[in-house]
Amino acid sequence: MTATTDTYRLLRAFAGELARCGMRAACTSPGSRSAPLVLSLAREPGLRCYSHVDERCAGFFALGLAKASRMPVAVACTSGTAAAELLPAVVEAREARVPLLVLTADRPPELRDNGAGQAIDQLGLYGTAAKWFFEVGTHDADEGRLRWMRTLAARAFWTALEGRPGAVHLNFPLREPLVLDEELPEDEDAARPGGAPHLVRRAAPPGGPAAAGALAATLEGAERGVLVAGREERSPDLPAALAGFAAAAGWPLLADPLSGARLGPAAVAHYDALLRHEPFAATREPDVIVRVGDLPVSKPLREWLARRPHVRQVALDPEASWQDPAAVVCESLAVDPAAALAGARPLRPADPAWLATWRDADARAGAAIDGVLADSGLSEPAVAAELGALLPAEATLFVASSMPVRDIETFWPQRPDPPRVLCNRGANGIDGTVSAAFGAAAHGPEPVVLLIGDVALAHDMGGLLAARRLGLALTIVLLDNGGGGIFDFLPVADAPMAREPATGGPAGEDSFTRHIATPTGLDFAAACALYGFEHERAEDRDGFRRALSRALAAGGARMVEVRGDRAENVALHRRVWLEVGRALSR
Ligand SMILES: Cc1ncc(C[n+]2csc(CCOP(=O)(O)OP(=O)(O)O)c2C)c(N)n1
Ligand SMILES: [Mg+2]
Repeated sequence: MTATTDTYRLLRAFAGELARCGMRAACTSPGSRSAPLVLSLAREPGLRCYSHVDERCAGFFALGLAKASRMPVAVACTSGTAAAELLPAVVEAREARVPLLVLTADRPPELRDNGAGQAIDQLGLYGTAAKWFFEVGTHDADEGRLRWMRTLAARAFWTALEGRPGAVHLNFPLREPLVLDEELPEDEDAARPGGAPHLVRRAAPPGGPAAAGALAATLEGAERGVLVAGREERSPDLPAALAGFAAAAGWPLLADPLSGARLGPAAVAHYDALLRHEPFAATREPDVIVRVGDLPVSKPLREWLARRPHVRQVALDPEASWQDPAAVVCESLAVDPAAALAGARPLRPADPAWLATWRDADARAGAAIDGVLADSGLSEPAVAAELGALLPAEATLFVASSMPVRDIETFWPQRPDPPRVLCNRGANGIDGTVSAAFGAAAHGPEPVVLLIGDVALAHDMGGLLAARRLGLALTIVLLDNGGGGIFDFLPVADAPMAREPATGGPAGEDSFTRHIATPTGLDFAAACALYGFEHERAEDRDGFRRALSRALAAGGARMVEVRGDRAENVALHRRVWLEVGRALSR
């Protein structure tokens, strides 16, 4: 048997073991050095393999699929800059705690650092962004080594998934010849009988009565609590547990839609606008705050929490995410939040007036917001509100960073059956968003809608290729406001030096527009034609509703484009905040 046969036997064992562990999907990208790796994944019947031209897209696609499925996804690539293209997804996986398995093909040691082609230093390439790095080496496929390969696959799978999930990087040196002339022998490859995994890993569950007991102990004596819930993608039972706890305790539930928990009678949907109103923020004084998931995106809520170091703030943090930049948390419980909240209640429910003041303010804010939006036609906030009302419960909304994720938080209603909302919020990048949304769409038959700005779409335009090459359905709602509208909210928009004339662009353009807002000038309808998307423009709210329901009914790859203006968008948001303040002062 040749060394290449041994390589393929080892890789067959590796891919097979990933499937036995429970992995269902892998992403590939083209190359020669990676052929043994990619073909071994492709031949494994337990894995569905998604092919991508661009490794950066592959990485984000795998990330989106891992988020949607809550399972590790493998992504394999060839050597050189191909491997470097996976860094952004690895960084996001670290920050957002998403399980990924990165499998890079490499030159063998004798072809490294000596002028051999397409060879870079791939050892520890992702630095501290990878949870574990391992150089696999080259081996004979004897029985012991086949067994070791299966254990390695299981270890990589479980390391990515357990504790604080993240990306594991395995580097595979591969020698020529890279393909076999003959069929692989159907030999013993040390697999356990009956499709059983070679190794089963079990951890003590962080839930159960102990979790509830730990929370109950911290709640003793609490009278006016607040429950704050941010992005949490891995616990399907959590939204109901949060809503149930808040309703029973009489605590307001401030839930970012990324938590899935903006539901139930205690949910306060408009906390972002409410807490911008200083008299409101200053006069709601809880004696305990329980925090679950990431910190919500809302800056007013983050500041409200930060200004309360004197209040007992308790984090339920089973993945050790340490979400506390203001250093105000006094207790961090490594317990499963769903189990803890389902089993614990404060000794006495809060005085009903406590929740009632929040609910009353929320209702007034909601009416004020509706009033402003009704008068302002189709706007970015109106799109967020419409999506909140129109998307069916089984849909998934993938939101891009920048204003989309903020508008969803501000304008998304409370509803009993909120659709799932996903976002690359670990590192807040605008990169890879189209690919990640396609990855989420690969998980299941339910519709996925991507809400994205023009710059983020231009950044991952190549991700649109998944519509044709993978035949996946996705509805993209594009908010084209002529650049990064978020920057118009920031001091840089008015800074004199940013308003100086810029070089390198059209005459008269200032530095803010050229270098910070970066309007693309693209005709996105033409991009749709190129990548095989149906394109439609919505001009008003009714038109948007119709376009969205057409897109959801038709399936396939579709884009609904909404044009806007950055300055008008800022003015509209300010009008909303003003009117909410007025409604609260009445
Ligand atoms: C990879 C990456 N590069 C740059 C940024 C900085 N950034 C944040 S928001 C933004 C503009 C996004 O514009 P768009 O997608 O049109 O959304 P809008 O601000 O208009 O809502 C940029 C460049 C980032 N977050 N990630
Ligand atoms: Mg924009």
